[in-house]
Amino acid sequence: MSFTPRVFSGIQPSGDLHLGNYLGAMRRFVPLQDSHDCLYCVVDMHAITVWQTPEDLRRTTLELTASYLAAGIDPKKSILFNQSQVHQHAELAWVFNCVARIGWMTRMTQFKDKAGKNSENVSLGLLAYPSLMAADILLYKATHVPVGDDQKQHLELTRDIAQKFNNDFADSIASNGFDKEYFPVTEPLIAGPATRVMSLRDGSKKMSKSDPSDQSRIVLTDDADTIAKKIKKAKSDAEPLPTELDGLKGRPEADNLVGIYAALSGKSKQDVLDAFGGQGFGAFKPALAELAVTELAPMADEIRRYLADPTEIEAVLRDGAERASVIAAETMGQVRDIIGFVR
Ligand code: AQP
Repeated sequence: MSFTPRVFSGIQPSGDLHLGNYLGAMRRFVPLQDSHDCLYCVVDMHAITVWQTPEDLRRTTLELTASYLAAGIDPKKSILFNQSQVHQHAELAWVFNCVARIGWMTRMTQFKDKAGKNSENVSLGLLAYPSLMAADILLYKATHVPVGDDQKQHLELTRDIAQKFNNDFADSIASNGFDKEYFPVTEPLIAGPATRVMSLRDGSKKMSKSDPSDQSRIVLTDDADTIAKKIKKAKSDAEPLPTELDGLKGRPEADNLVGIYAALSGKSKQDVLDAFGGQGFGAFKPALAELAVTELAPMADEIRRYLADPTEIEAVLRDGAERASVIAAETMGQVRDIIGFVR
């Protein structure tokens, strides 16, 4: 069966949005609006898999929505909404909890990283996180999901869940008159020079909202001065930049800063090395800071402008949720029939 090309992606309101979320995900969402049906989601139900105070969750939900808008997500072109307003996400996630196997979940590296040695005491939601993510995507029969590299494993699991559902219920899918590939096998879109932006303090760690060090990440609401200072203090090494990509091997901090420059300027890493190879960080960091400020500071102003009137943001989310609910209700109705729930 051929599915209408449709894009879904989500970001958690679990802290301050950073350059990794922007370059690895959000910025790549914008051009897709011109070629695909797109749904972009504030995945607040994912955020509560780890503790959030209600005040923080409300604030970060509005901030994340403002960031989507400031980055160029147009709510007339795309459906922009928060997950908890469309109850079918939870319903389909429950069905997928019963399709997926526990071993699939315990194998996830993100679960292992986040649970650490404390896996008996983290929330059950943290373990079932990928099942909810599969529901987010498959509720809309999304065919493409733009994400950063860290989500690759979860997307493979979404494909496994779709295939197992299609197999387990093959007879019922056919007798209800649907094509045998009821759920699509979704394609991840992971591309570009910044699919994994690393911490500014440690080139071996992913830039992350939950890193205790503020200096490890550039936050989308940072002002020009803060951005420049964070780049100046970013960990680097004493060598000049190489002229060829091979020379970045074994230099994670240099590789990361070159990757950030490439992504922000829309060039390849080799283009960046053509321009800066042979120069030290004393020359490269100020150029990177200037570029980052030029690209990011106007967006920070725009985020602040949106946040000055939260009623506009709330209206966008409500409208998006209504439009998403139409698609979600249709899929969930079909899934109920396929499973054999009486209605
Ligand atoms: N460092 C990164 N580089 C590139 N892409 C990244 N993404 C996250 N970090 C990087 C991508 O951003 C999107 C939204 O991520 P998320 O909010 O769902 O959660 P996450 O991946 O767990 O992000 P964080 O910032 O690391 O949050 P915490 O610290 O709460 O776990 C996804 O497409 C992700 O790939």
